[in-house]
Amino acid sequence: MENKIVLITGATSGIGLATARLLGSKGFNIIACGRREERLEDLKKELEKNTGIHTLNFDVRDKNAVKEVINSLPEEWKHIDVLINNAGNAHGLDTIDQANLDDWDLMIDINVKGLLYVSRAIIPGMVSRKAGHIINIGSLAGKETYAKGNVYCGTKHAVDAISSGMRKDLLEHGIKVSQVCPGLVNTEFSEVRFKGDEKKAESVYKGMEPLYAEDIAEIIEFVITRPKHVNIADSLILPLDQASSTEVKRT
Ligand code: NDP
Ligand code: 8X3
Repeated sequence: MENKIVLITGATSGIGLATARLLGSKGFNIIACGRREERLEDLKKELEKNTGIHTLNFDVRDKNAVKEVINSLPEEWKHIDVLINNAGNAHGLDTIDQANLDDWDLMIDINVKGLLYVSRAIIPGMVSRKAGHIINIGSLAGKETYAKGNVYCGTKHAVDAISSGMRKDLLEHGIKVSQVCPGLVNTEFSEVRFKGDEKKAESVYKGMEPLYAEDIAEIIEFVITRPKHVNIADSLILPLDQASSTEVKRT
């Protein structure tokens, strides 16, 4: 895998961070993206001992910034082989009549429009090289819905549809599009959803064993290391203790 370049959005925490670490340890060159610059710098220091790492500090909601940072990549980092569209979060857990409009904007702008902006900036290079692999991080919430999950579930259903549409558009160019859909993973996800309320965040995983970010990183590594003719188009990964969004076995 030496010399392959993987760009990961949301590499400052959770699934993105675990994936950067795992792929870095396997010899992939990593472009790590996120808004928290200090974390990007720490990751750079950690990974540069063993692999190539370049960091990009931008907000996926800012379409001009996205275009600018991707277009300004140094020559040796321009040929992105694998794009992992991972940046995203839930904001709030409220019924449709009471939810905060700013939360809706955040989820739609980050999870859907941000994914599209980054993809649109990177895919033309893949098309011109007739090679590339895009991994979109969807969710169990993109396969079903749960009460109060309205717009978050909507954004992940959008990722599901966009992934399938991308695959059709990119078929003729030899570019793989895969979706990885986790169930409950213990990351900063719930802290963000509940705006720093640790008690509420912890209660999501109470009495059950969730997935860990490293579990999903391993799946992503598997997806991107299949032979050239094999594309794992979609995958749903659940903890043993979860059967659906609403059926979770707790002690
Ligand atoms: P984390 O909160 O731990 O990580 C989210 C990452 O997204 C951070 O690195 C954050 O970086 C980045 N991010 C958020 N907003 C922006 C933004 N506006 N611009 C750029 N980067 C941004 O959560 P997870 O690791 O759990 O989430 C990763 C993905 O996995 C998301 O798409 C989520 O929907 C999905 N997922 C998570 C599940 C879970 O249970 N945890 C289950 C199923 C799917 P920074 O703040 O530095 O910008
Ligand atoms: C994250 C999983 O069930 O909290 O996508 O929505 S869930």
